[in-house]
Amino acid sequence: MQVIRPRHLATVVAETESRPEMLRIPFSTYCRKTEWGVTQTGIAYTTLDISIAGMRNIKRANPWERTVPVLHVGGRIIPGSHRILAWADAHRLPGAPPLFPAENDKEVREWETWTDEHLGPLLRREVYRVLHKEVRHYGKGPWSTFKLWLIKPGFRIAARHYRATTYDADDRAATHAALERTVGRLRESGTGYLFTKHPTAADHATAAFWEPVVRIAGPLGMDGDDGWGELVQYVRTVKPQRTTRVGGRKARGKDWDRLEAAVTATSSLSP
Ligand SMILES: N[C@@H](CCC(=O)N[C@@H](CS)C(=O)NCC(=O)O)C(=O)O
Repeated sequence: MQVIRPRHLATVVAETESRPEMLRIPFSTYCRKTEWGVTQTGIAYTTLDISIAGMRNIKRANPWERTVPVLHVGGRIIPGSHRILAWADAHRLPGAPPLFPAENDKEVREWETWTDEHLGPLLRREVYRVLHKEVRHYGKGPWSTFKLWLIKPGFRIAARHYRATTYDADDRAATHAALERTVGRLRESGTGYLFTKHPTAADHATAAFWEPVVRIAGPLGMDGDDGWGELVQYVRTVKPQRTTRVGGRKARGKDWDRLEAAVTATSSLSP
């Protein structure tokens, strides 16, 4: 069997029934988790991008959870990062390492649930809290300082929306504990990944949620913590060099009508 390493998957792209379209906020950590996971499966996708200001429309494409990511494929809607990864795993390219390997299925799912419910919201609050005060920490990579400065009011809105301005003290302790838990699991596994010899859905979630925190380790006082260096290295290893995204643009009025029609055509949600 041909073994395809995750880092090279972007060059080998599977054809699916119709090209999946992902509704996303490009810098949303849940969307990045999903894109990294879909990339591992080799499935090519396009994106419809929305800004923080466009968030009010999300309910038209995802009335169930009112969040992104949302996948539009085969005329129906798959809402939520976990469901999208489960769908992608079921359609993965032959040879692509599974996101939910049969032998670790239970552990991977439990860990992913912990990240989706606890780690993601926690770290998002930490990031928005720093970001709405000090944009300069993010002046690297996909977000230029100037662009960030322009959308700074959006970060204030997001910080309030996610209650990032209130739970400071509790969050700090929880973030240190989450680092301990993540690094503890990595040490126990000893493979460089959480559960097996390749990244799973648990790794994509964990690494994508930690990624923006790497930039603010200083202000959070985490860079001296035991295991911090290991975590930074882990995030670098899991993050794909490029994704299987083959196109994308901003979402327009007609897109929302299309997505709404697909919602109506979606009879049931996968578990
Ligand atoms: N359980 C959802 C959570 C996704 C989520 O929280 N997405 C955020 C962006 S990072 C969102 O859409 N927020 C819109 C809102 O809260 O109004 C998943 O796993 O996809």
